[in-house]
Amino acid sequence: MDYVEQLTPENLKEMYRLLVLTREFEDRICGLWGKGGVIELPHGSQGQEAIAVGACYGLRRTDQVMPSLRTRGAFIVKGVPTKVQMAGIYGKVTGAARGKSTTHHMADPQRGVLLGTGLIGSDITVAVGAALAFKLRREDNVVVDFFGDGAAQRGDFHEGLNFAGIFKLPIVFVLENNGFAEYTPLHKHFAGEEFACRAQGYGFPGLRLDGNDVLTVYEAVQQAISRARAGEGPTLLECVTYRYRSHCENQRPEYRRDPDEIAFWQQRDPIPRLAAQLAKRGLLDDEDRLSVHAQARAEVDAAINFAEASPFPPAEEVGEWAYSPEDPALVGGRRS
Ligand SMILES: Cc1ncc(C[n+]2csc(CCOP(=O)(O)OP(=O)(O)O)c2C)c(N)n1
Repeated sequence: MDYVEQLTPENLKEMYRLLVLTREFEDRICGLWGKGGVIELPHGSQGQEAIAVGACYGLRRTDQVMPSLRTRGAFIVKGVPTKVQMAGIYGKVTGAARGKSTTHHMADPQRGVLLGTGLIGSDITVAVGAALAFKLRREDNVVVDFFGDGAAQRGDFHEGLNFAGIFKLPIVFVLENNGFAEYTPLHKHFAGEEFACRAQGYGFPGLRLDGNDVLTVYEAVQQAISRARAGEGPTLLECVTYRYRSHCENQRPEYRRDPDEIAFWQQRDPIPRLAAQLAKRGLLDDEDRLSVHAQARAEVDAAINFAEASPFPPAEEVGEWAYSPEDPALVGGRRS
């Protein structure tokens, strides 16, 4: 089935809007970092937005995503309001974690956003557990699990993919191969040609694809989801991309980037690429494009204003919601 063929002009324009909004959001928080207000240390996803947007577009509300550090687009597509995300970034009570955490390690169970662990790679086995729960409950939902090339070098990757393969779990492993694991370029932590072929060792398909083309990502993920919903098990998708910014905003420019390398990737930037595809089909002219960008700026402005105007959580809440209220011994964060 060709899933891209079935997208309507409105769907395609909406994908463009989501890419632009994700980029705008990330650019703004990176720009605000260090100037007071923003307490989340931004780990920018600029350059690799097509992966999260392409993978999450078309997911059901009941499908779950396990975010990576660079899946701002997943929160946006899954419908976590930008003002709630921004409030979390400012540590305000109106954020998803009521000021207890930023958008790193934030969850939104109603929208199917799972809570990661903060330990690179260990989210993979948590996501596999969520897929196992779907299977045990006989629900035809899927889990989309995002992680980087560095995470794929940890033992959790092997344990998670092996388990998911054995039990044919409904999960799509989306590996964001952006060429770096923190400071370490790919060639220094990987002697292989590609990650996708590892899937063969776990008994399911693996595919390496252009992670900067939102429609390529969408097609591959939709195919994998259809396999997963049909009970045929997981797929590993290695999405090749590049991140423009440093690992995170408080780092010195630790790796000297080759200007030719940056120029190479800028020519493949997911946003102008989709704009060109839409323009070719007569779906987006210059005026539309400027209007999408202006709307994204206005939405992020409103989110920043909301976050700045929101209060910090009251001190009395410090022990609340830290433990499961279902455990009577731990209610209110205190052992009785
Ligand atoms: C177990 C563990 N080791 C180290 C870290 C610190 N750390 C945070 S992100 C990161 C790099 C992850 O690289 P990759 O998975 O390729 O994702 P990317 O940052 O490139 O998107 C590291 C080493 C961590 N969070 N957990």
